[in-house]
Amino acid sequence: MEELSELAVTAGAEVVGDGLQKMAAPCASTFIGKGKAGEFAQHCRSAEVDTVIFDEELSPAQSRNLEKVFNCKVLDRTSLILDIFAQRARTREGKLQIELAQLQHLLPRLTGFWGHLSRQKGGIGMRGGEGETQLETDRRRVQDRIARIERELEVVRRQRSTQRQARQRNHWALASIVGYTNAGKSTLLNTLTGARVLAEDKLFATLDPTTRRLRLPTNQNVLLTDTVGFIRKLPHGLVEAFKATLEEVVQADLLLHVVDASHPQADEQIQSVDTVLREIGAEGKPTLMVFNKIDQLNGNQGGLSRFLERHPHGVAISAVTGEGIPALLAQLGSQLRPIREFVELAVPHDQAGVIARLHEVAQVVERRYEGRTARLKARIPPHLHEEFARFFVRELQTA
Ligand SMILES: Nc1nc2c(ncn2[C@@H]2O[C@H](COP(=O)(O)OP(=O)(O)OP(=O)(O)O)[C@@H](O)[C@H]2O)c(=O)[nH]1
Ligand SMILES: [Mg+2]
Repeated sequence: MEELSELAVTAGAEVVGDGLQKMAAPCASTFIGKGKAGEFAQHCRSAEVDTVIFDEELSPAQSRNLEKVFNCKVLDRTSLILDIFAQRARTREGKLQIELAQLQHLLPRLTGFWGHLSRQKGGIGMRGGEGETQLETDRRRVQDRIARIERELEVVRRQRSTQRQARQRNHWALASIVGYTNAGKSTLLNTLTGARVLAEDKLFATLDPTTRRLRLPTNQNVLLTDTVGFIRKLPHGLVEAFKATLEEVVQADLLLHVVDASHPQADEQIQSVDTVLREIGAEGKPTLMVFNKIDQLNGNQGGLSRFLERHPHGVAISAVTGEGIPALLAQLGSQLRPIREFVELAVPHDQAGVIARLHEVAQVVERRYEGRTARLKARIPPHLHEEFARFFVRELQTA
């Protein structure tokens, strides 16, 4: 409930109260029981409430019936999250994705809405007929718009995939920062790379992915992407709409799963993130668990040790104070290393282009000159083996 009110505040609402009802199964017509609904309706009247938000997804009929009982607007969790996303989308792709998810959420509700209107008009044949026609026009309009958005998205996505291919030509390792919303993902990207992504104490501060290059102390280059945060019960349509954005996550060599270790529900948040990762087809990826915000544990170290016991390769950090960042970098270096071949090369001095390219795409750990030849020890991505093979002197043991 606390999270739901944070979401409501993020969307611009002022929360005046909340309530709970325990039931074996939701009521088909009003979701909560009739008696409870009446009780809430009274609260709504006395506090002049204009919107009631449910933490679950409501059927079109349930929202409609509840609007009549409460005599105000009724939203469910899905519509609330969609509304926040709509307010926060900045890029063309982001906006299109949200509109698509919203229209798809609206389409079945459109039917209900008009059905309800024609019933209200007492089943007068003519009017009902008008309602039907209006309904069909509206549905067709929404469907046309959906088709147009899908075509436009296709174009935007092709451009993005071209960009990704260009980056992959460099064969730098790709790492994606994932995690529950507000865990500190953007703050971590900023701390590590000096990026200036907006980080704030709000849910879903980030919607669009940002990628920056990170040079590890070992001289390896990593492309680090920060992207949209996850939340429990993330609407499925939204996950679908965001699949293209989340492609970065699916393509990554390594995931950095950032957890707000100071949050009382950190365990559940980890599970929700894993659920969404499964849904987008990114389960089982090499993952580095990053337990963040250790500066605000306030003596509650027990939870943290439990996390670290369960994830022996995990690291504890504060993205704000920088504590633990060196350990994180070291862990990144060692987790990304196995994908590279460690070799010694001899490159003639006049092949400056080759040497420059090596520095760009490989991790050069040593360089010295012997006469007119540069001797280099470097870790090279397997795909680039061919390109440099003629300069190989010998293979080295990977430390
Ligand atoms: N005390 C403390 N606060 C932190 C730390 N890391 C992030 N924060 C704060 O947590 C809030 C959320 O940080 P963000 O980096 O925006 O979180 P995010 O995971 O990118 O969130 P979304 O983009 O909304 O999903 C901000 O107010 C940060 O200042 C940390 O290590 N310690
Ligand atoms: Mg963010």
